[in-house]
Amino acid sequence: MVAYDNNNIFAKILRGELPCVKVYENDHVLAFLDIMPRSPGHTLVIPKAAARNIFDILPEDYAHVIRAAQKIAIATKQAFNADGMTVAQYSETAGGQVVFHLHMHVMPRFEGTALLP
Ligand code: DGP
Repeated sequence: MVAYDNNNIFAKILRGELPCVKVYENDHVLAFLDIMPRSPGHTLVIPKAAARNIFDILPEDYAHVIRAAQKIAIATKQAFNADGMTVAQYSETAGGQVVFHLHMHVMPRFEGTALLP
């Protein structure tokens, strides 16, 4: 397993060293808008616990992320009048992960519209 790197961008956001547009926060997770949105309202949910991806996150921490992702999906669908939602989480470079602090993408979807690349 690859070690968690405390200097990743999302760890800096959690420590308040970098800004974000906050969508939701509780004791366990932070959610904020993606800086390169693939759809309007594209939000990222991250655990406050240090975890690189699905291979090292504790199940209880992952559960907090999933619970928050569902809340955000429901609220975002209404706020953006979306027709659907894509929820995704990438692990390791081969899995499409670029930032190595676990994050769940919550992406509102609209009939006839593809995700931006
Ligand atoms: P992934 O491929 O799953 O690791 O996606 C990383 C996402 O993080 C990508 O959609 C862009 C987003 N992102 C990268 N840097 C920043 C940042 O500094 N702030 C915010 N809000 N999002 C970022």
